[in-house]
Amino acid sequence: MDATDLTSRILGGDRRALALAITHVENNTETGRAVQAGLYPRTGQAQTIGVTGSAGVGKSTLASVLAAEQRARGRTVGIVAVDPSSPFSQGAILGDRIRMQALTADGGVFLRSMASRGSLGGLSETTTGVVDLLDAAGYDIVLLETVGAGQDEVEVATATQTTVLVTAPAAGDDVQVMKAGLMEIAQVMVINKSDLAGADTTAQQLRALLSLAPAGRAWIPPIVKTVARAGDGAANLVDAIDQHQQHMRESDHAGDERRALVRSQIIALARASLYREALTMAEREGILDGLAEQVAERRTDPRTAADTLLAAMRGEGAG
Ligand SMILES: Nc1nc2c(ncn2[C@@H]2O[C@H](COP(=O)(O)OP(=O)(O)OP(=O)(O)O)[C@@H](O)[C@H]2O)c(=O)[nH]1
Ligand SMILES: [Mg+2]
Repeated sequence: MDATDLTSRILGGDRRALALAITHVENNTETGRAVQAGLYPRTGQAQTIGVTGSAGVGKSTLASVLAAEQRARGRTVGIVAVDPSSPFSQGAILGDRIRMQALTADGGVFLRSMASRGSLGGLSETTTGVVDLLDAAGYDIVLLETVGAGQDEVEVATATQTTVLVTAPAAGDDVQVMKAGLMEIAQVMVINKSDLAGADTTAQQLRALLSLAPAGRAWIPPIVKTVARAGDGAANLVDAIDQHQQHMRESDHAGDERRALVRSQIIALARASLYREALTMAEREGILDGLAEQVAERRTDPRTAADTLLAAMRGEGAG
């Protein structure tokens, strides 16, 4: 199937074509790029929601509960789950599958798992593309589950409009770790596993952190307590997300915010392409090995070696 075929089939609701196109986007093929470009004008209808947080806080359980609540409200849901790369999480992945099976039996849910490893140049490149495909395919809600991991996470957050940051009680140092990027990426805070001791302490810590936000911020992230395993709090969470979406639509700065978001997307995509080009070239020509050797022997310094690599890339671009 070529790009034109795929594009029209996706718009016609063909799930197999959608799955195929996602694989193209994952593999960064020409066809994938053409489908993305062709479908982009059709995006912008979905509510796009990121669910992120440390390993094991209950993101997948929460995502399925969230999806079920959205279905109960008559909305169709596309879910992208980025498998954690940690080998300790195999059990959780299996658990995800079982939980998700019930949901996907319903034609109003499309589920896709993606590997986070081996995406040369950055996860955000792929996730942004896949979120856009699901949006264009007509899903009312697009849910993206990713494990929080520093810079990558900040970039992945630009793939969706509303980022839900999930934490759990007794993950006290978690709250500290989140501090840095917290304000920028999260629009809704969730304390999952609120059935466990310490949920109130975690809520206090989060509230204290949020109060550090600059005065006059238009949107203060609400804190929602959930017990995903029991389905508790799902309605409150969907309400909070809907409120954020409404805020974005009605904000005086809606246009500015949208431009800021796509600006971050463009930079993330350019960075990923540049990274891939540099690596591909460096490895093909054996340049990287040569430079590494020189730096290891202290015949040159890393900064100069990086400049040499970039100069070689530019030479290739020009020639
Ligand atoms: N006590 C309690 N346990 C929960 C709750 N929600 C999820 N869990 C459990 O927490 C564990 C991890 O849940 P997952 O949904 O797989 O967590 P995750 O964040 O997706 O994990 P990774 O994808 O591996 O990062 C499972 O054993 C769940 O049953 C909750 O509300 N309360
Ligand atoms: Mg998970």
